[in-house]
Amino acid sequence: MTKFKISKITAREIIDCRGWPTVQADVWVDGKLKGRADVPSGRSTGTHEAHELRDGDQKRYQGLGVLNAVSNVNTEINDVLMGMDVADQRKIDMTMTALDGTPNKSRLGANAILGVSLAAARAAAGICGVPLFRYINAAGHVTPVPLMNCLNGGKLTANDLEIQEFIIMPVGAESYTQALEWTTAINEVLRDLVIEKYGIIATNTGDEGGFATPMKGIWEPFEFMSKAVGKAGFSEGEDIFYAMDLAANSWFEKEKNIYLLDGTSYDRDALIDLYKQVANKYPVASMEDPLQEEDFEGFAQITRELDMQIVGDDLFVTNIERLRQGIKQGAANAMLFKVNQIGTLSEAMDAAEFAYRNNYGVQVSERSGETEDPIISDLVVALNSGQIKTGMPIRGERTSKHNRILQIEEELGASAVYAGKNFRKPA
Ligand code: 2PG
Ligand code: MG
Repeated sequence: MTKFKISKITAREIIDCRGWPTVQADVWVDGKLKGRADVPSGRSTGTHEAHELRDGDQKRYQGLGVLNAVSNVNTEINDVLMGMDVADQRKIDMTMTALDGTPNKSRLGANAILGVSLAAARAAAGICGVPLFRYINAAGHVTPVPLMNCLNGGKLTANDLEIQEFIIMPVGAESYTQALEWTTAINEVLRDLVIEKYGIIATNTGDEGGFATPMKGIWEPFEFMSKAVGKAGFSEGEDIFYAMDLAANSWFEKEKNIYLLDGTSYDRDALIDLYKQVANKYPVASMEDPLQEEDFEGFAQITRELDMQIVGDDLFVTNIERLRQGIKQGAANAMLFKVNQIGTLSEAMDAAEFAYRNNYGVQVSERSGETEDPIISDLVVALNSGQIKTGMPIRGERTSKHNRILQIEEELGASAVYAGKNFRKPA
């Protein structure tokens, strides 16, 4: 017997932190609005991500409007899901996927489908009277290490730094609350150091809240981070680990098969060698997309040769089939988890589950285009993943995620376990 019947599904066009349109979906149950969710959007996207449906009508938002996706929710998706049990997440997700009928959700739009998928989960949790993380997993209790993206480059900023994200990880903190306090303290010192060398204009930030400075290459950002950590009174390798999202795709020259970094060309081996040198000097615990998105073999090599977490983002795109290929070859040892890369909550959870079963870690991630919706904070605790990448807490669409984890940590009370140094395999 259907208990909580979906009575209506609607959507609207809202804007994200870049001022670009995105989908917000509402799920109504028995005539009442019960769940709402916003869809995030990437800028440095992987080729194999599910399809984000944009209107292409240049008269509105330079073609980025999502009115067609909104209309697909209001018509076809509403019609097919009406009367279904809102708690039957998998059936909801699979029904939408089948209705779409394409391999990458290009007909209805992954943005249309994901909005409804997430809103349905929220609605069901609300009806059950539990927070979303508990609804998804009653055993969710690990608060993650935040990967704090403090120096930005690549496609997320208007500077010349090729590498997209330089990150500090407060692994030595005792709680998420303390982790936030530490990173904010370090970021303040970093800010002063940036001003000292490059002037105040260099403290403008990129899409994810990291400073968008004129720094170059790979070494200089590390020098700055290391100095900031020390000056703020923390010890690297103990309190703080480092990480990077290289987003190597965006500085890979396909025709020549080389990586162009700060004026120097690197082939794969030379680049891996450079990473080794950096890892020998600094406690780097995690590297995301160190090579271009089709190089499974190279990812396998780097995973063998470097003793750290290697995360596949553009490589795996939260897609179980690409993950399967990676696992077969030993490419990377962790998967970045971005719900909109695949387009439904169920499929994203399946990919995470598959990663865990194969001894791969899972890092939950923001997109560079976010709204205030903090849903990934509930997901990271539900997954007990131990790690979240969600930007510096100095922009509203990032603070919402941090603040939600603070609420969850408080709600969990004594049962909360901060992942800390066990972020790859939290207890
Ligand atoms: C990434 C992300 C998020 P985008 O590459 O990991 O940090 O950027 O959302 O633009 O893909
Ligand atoms: Mg990435």
